[in-house]
Amino acid sequence: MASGTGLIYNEQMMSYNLLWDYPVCSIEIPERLSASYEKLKYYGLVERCIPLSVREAIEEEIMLAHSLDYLEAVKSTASMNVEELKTFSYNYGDVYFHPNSYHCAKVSLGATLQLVDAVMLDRVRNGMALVRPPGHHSQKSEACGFCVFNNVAIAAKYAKQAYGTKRILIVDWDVHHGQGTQYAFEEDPSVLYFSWHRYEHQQFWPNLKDSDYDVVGKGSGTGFNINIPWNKVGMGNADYLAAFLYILLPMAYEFNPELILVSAGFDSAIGDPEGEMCATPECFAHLTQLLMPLANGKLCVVLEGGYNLRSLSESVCMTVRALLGDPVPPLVGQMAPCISAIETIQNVRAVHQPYWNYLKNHDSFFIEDLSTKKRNIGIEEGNSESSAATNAEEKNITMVSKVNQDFDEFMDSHMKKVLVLAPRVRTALASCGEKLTRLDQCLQVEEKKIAMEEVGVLISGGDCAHLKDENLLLSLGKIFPLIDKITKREVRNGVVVSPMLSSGAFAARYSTTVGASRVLLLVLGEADIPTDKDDEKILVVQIYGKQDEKRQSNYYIPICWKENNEWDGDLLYTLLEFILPLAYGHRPELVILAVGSNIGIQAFTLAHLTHLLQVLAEGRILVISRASDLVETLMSSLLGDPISTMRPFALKQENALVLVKLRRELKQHWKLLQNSVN
Ligand code: SS9
Ligand code: ZN
Repeated sequence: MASGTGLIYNEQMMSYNLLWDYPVCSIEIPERLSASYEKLKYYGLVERCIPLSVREAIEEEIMLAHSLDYLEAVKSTASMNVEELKTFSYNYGDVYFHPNSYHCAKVSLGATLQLVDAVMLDRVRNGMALVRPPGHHSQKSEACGFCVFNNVAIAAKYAKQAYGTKRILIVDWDVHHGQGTQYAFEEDPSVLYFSWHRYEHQQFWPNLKDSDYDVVGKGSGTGFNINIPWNKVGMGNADYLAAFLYILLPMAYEFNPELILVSAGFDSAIGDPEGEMCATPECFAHLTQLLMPLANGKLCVVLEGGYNLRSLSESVCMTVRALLGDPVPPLVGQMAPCISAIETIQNVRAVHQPYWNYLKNHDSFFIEDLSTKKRNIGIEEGNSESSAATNAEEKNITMVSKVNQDFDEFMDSHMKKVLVLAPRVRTALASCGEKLTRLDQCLQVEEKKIAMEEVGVLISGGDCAHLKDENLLLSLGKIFPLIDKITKREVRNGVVVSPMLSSGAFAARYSTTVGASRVLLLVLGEADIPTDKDDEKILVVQIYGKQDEKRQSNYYIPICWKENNEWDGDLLYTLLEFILPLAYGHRPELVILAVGSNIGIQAFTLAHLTHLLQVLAEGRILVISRASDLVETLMSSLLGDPISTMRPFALKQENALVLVKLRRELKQHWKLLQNSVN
């Protein structure tokens, strides 16, 4: 099992810079690398990574994505004077050359390939390469947008060739469209390319029709090119998350990649002069952690853009923390995507419906002209627009101007708020007799005796029938000490075997009395859950196969599935598109997962579930399992082990309909549930 996070940094790549006055290129400076690395050192992250060396890429590798003529042209820049460099640069769009550019571009590509090698050969589990020049705009015979050779596109072709990798996912979270990467794989179904980008209905650079949502790939590659055009600036954490939860992640699970490459531009983060977006650095920790259960953990993060040094470096650190398995800070801000983002998401889902199973059950239609498009073609906006649109717009504008006041001050106070300390011990286990392989890595917590009266005070309205049960008191005797340790931050998460699912409700109640402001209780299986259904501190989601139960509040949400044995796809899909949106809105400080026995869900699905749930509550999760044979798998996932990929993937139609109905009812209250404007 591969472990460790590789890190690539090398000062050679700082040896070129802009030699004449050329404002569009003035932001791409050598300090982008050193500032990121200094910040990594400052937080003690460098020493926790495995340093990987760089090399120059060879011509054969460059030619995996570029023409010989172009290679020769770039090569010739090494001996040019400034005038010649200028003339050469102006052949292309928004790019500059320096006598060292060719060398640096070879090192930048070589570094990327070194990372791919280290991950594919299991020398590290994942890693990040801090490189420049970036790559995603460069094309077969063209430099573009600061990019010379397309590092990530070549890395994908290299992995296919050197390792026979059959499916590669490229996630391009840079704020610009990586058109170079799109062109490289347009007709290739083995590479799924996902890019979100500032677009503003083609008003933003590189101003291509090719960047719109309806460009989905060609020939056998049709459906494998995913463009998410943002038509407004100010997109924030909720908008990015919505794109991941409603588009990328379900698609990625269905695609089942063997390797993930991230074109990691941080010009999509708050404070960047190019992007003008609002996502805060910790958002990138979430994006990273959400990708980590895929591809057996094989994740190569390669720097692209990012031009606000402070925002760039904090975001790089957040990404590396997530790669290392540190708990990710909760996201700030009200978790509500703006209307413009929802429009985009709806259109992307509609246009991709023919190609992806997970979209088959949705009645999707396109939404063409709400706020943004009208303005561009000169139609005045009336009052007809929903107030949500105005709110979102205001939200974004205030955030942007707040940033401009004093960015560093904003960042200082923000980072102070979000930086979390990881508990020293990751996983605890309530005393249990079994022999488990990873027991030595867990803390074993002793049970204690709990009296009936102690538990009685936890239930308001006094449904005390449960308390007569000896088993319940025994279970709580194991659960409460675990919760104590988690709330005191002595351990991050824990697992316990209990014959009673209803103990989850008592656990949730107990956590709120010992300090958790909000708890998410997710129950898989049938059980009577004795909680106050209107208690806004505890959000209960219960999934089971029974006839419909009437939902009584926004805080007790039963999901009733039709009797069936294979719920793996249904559960995973429901987690991504329904439970995580709810949970991000609730912002729990503890997650309690209660798992019944014989619930038609396989162990590895539960591993994915517990991994994904760790994006919440700083990774504080308590798993209560009825079946003791699941403990091994649950423990391994709580410890952060890579998870084997899961197939097959499907949400059964009748269960999809259950979610459609619930979404309609709940999306007013839980705003991140909105994925269409109707
Ligand atoms: C307009 C100039 C944009 C190109 C930006 C390339 C970014 C690469 N303000 N120029 S990640
Ligand atoms: Zn960019």
